[in-house]
Amino acid sequence: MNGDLFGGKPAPGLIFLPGFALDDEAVLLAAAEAVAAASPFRVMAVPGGAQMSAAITNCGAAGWVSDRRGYRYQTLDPETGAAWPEMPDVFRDLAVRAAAQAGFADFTPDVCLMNRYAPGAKMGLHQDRDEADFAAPIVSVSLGLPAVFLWGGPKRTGGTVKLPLEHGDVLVWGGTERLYFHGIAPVKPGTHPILGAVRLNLTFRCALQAV
Ligand code: MD3
Ligand code: FE
Repeated sequence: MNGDLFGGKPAPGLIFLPGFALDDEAVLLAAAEAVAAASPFRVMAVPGGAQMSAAITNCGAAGWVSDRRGYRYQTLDPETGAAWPEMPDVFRDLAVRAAAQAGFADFTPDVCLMNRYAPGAKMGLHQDRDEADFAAPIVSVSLGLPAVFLWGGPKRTGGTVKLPLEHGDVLVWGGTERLYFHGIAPVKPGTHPILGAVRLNLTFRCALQAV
């Protein structure tokens, strides 16, 4: 299965769990709404001064933030001045089960970064390297509108392979692929039966503690 995803290109550090989150969609979406009620989605600036196109929020012991000074994890939400909402149990349980299924038995995420895409929103090619512990995997849960994941390599150049992601799909990234470039193509217009014109992505990280 994993070998087929990328036309036979081996990706040993990537495990695709299609539909893994479907059984929990209702509780996941209710929990996401509760998080966003406490720490609302907001569009952040990036160091060049431009705005990200996805809106983000976080839950857990810290949150990923971006501003003109750079990217970092911080324990307080800069918008509310308060701690980020606690990570809902249904979030953590799902991430831990997905990681275990992918062979990471002791994954204990301390942060969930939530990305909200409207049609047209995208995420340019980047690496995730603000976390303390690159040995831990990242678990990603896709909900709502479908999107095309762009999978690069260890360098920014060299092209990308496209992977369609649908509501309920879960991906676990570990090993060498953990630091590969990746992004999201502009989300196509559409309406999801539950979420409407929204794609929601949850990414679970070990951001603070080195395991
Ligand atoms: C591959 N989010 O938040 S999730 C991000 O769908 C991010 O919103 C995208 O990239 C989204 O940083 C993609 C899949 C993902 C997340 C982290 C990764 C893929 C990854 C880290 C390393 C390699
Ligand atoms: Fe990323």
